Amino acid sequence: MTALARETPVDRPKEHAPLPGTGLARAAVQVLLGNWTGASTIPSPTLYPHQWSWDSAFIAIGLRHLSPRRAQRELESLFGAQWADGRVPQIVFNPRVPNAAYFPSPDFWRSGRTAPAPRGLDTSGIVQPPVHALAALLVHEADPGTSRARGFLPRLYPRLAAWHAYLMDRRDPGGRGLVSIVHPWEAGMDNSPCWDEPLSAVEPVPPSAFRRADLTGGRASERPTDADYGRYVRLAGDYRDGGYRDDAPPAFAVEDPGFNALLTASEYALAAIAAHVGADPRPHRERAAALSAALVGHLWDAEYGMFLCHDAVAGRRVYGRSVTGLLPLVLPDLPAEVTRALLRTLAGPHFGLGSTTSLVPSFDLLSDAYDPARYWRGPAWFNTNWLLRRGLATHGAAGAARTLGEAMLEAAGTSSFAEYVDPRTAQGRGTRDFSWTAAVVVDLLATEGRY
Ligand code: 2M8
Repeated sequence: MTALARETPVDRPKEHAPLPGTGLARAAVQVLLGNWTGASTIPSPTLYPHQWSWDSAFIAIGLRHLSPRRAQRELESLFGAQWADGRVPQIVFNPRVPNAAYFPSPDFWRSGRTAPAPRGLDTSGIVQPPVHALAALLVHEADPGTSRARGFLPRLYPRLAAWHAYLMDRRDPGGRGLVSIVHPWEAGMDNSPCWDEPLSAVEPVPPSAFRRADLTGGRASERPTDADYGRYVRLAGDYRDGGYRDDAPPAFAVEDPGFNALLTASEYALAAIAAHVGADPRPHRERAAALSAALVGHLWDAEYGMFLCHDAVAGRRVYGRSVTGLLPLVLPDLPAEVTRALLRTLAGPHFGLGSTTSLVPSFDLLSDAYDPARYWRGPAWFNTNWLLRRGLATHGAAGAARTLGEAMLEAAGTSSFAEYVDPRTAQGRGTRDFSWTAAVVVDLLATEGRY
């Protein structure tokens, strides 16, 4: 643990002694403290006032350096909302927040009327990328003593296993050994140009039929268009009306390389967790290796030098260069030529890392669809850059990993922990005091012993 972790009583209310460390670390910690609700951390008070699934995983990765106990609680509160079928919902709603603060609100999702949803809690019915087992392992490793004393891993292990089983059993309609997302929100990269084609057949709900809360806290030029929102609402409403069952053919189903890579990385982490709790790690390792092979077998495109999405409804490849197609770099077991090609693509003209950009953009710099300001259509995000930095370090590109880490710290600090930034200028976009941006800063500083 860092000095900060020992000296900062983050499990107590906010009035604490001045925090030690650099100004950036202090400011990042203040963001995380300010966004803590008592059981979990909201991504942003202005735009996202509830608990989000993959946000909580990245937040826990930062919190583990401040308070391993709080980091454990972050994940435990999320898994407290797990459905009986194993799914971990994208949003767990805070009952103290009025419905008007976020759309779609609990009265849209109506999880309480759905059999496998937990009683007494409101959640959405879709999911987000499964980065949780990786986060749980990192949280455990930050303080194994506290983790063991609280029975953290033994309590979480069956829940994580059920979560992965839901995805592999219920979300692989084509039987290709890869999970499909059934809504753009499930990718976490909601407005990616990769969804434009698969979404084009979805009839948007007219804007007059719902009220977007995101335009109160965010700028229209940095958010999805009304037509895209109308399609999101149509898909979510239809899924809800079908009882959130996964047996009917969905109107939108995409095999997303980033989602599947994070599941693979998490399945490897689950093997390590299984070993810690005295369970058999081998089935997890085997599943992880099978997922990894399916990713390479079905989604690798040698000509593009990266992984591409697959539209499972139309049965065809989506030819768009999204950062999601680089995320498999986090995996340790890719064929050497795939790793080499990914590293080349990262530094090449479409992502420009180290030449035209200092942070990896969310979408192809050279595409007509590229927009440096609009939500997942170009800006750089701190969670994806954290994953890619980890991938660079895993594959021996230590110098590039260090440079990327420095650029992230700089961009987070100068943008007041922006939700996303322009990848060329690092100008802040979206909301500020964004939790995973702050969490990533804490993690980068702490792992380098720079408090
Ligand atoms: C964004 O997505 C939400 C819906 O989930 C939204 O736009 O309202 C995405 O950036 C997503 O990845 C993120 O988890 C969420 C909360 O930060 O915001």
